[in-house]
Amino acid sequence: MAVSTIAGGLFVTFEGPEGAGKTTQIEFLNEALTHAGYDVFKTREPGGTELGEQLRHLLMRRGGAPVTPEAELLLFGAGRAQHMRERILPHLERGGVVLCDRFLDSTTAYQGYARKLDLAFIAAMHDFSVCGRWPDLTFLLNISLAESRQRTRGRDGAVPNDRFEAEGNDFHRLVHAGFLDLARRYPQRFRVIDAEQPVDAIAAAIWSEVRRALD
Ligand code: T5A
Repeated sequence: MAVSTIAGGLFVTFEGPEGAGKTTQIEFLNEALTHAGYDVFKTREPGGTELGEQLRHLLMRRGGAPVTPEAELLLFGAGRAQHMRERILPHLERGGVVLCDRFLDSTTAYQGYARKLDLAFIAAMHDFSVCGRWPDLTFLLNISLAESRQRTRGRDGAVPNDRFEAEGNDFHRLVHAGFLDLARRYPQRFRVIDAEQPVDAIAAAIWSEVRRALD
């Protein structure tokens, strides 16, 4: 089958609390798009490049050297600047689709709203790190804190898997409220999906939005 290309590419990001189903839904969408003949680059943050995966280890591990909120913010920004230039922009320029598991809105929600770092500085950092090429479409998979905790606890046992999962409920409430605020502020880019529905219903809702964006 001939590969379908899109002028300027299509850049789709998935955001939401831990355990919202981002990875699960990216797999479904990747399969549907690939079947439809699109060239898909599926990636994640932190990560996506060799440098990004090394930063992921530093940022997420528990029990390592303490990381200040300011250093944490800049490390997420550094990983994104590399990811964008090395992998994402070239794929979009070739007319492909990029599916990214977390992106700059996670920085705004976690480091901005929850760690309370300056939102104007973070917005300027985003423009710099992504060369002004923001996502076209962002799915916010919306689940309650109780459901998020239940899904991650079910997976990892009682021990939190990483530094962010180990944060308390107040932190995660601020993250959730931050995501919802972002969706309100950028309605053209965001689609808020009830992520407590069955997996198939969520996948169908996402596919229908992506088809509309492709048309
Ligand atoms: N971070 C990240 C920042 O602080 N700043 C940043 O700038 C960035 C980019 C990354 C951490 O880094 C922080 C945020 C994060 O804390 P991560 O592992 O990449 O961590 O992200 P998580 O959200 O923690 O990834 P998870 O794998 O936990 O969550 P997903 O991908 O949202 O969920 P998924 O698909 O793995 O599903 C989780 C479980 O739920 C089930 C699945 O089967 C699985 O068991 N599930 C459902 N169950 C019922 N109904 C559904 N509809 C379900 N969908 C999935």
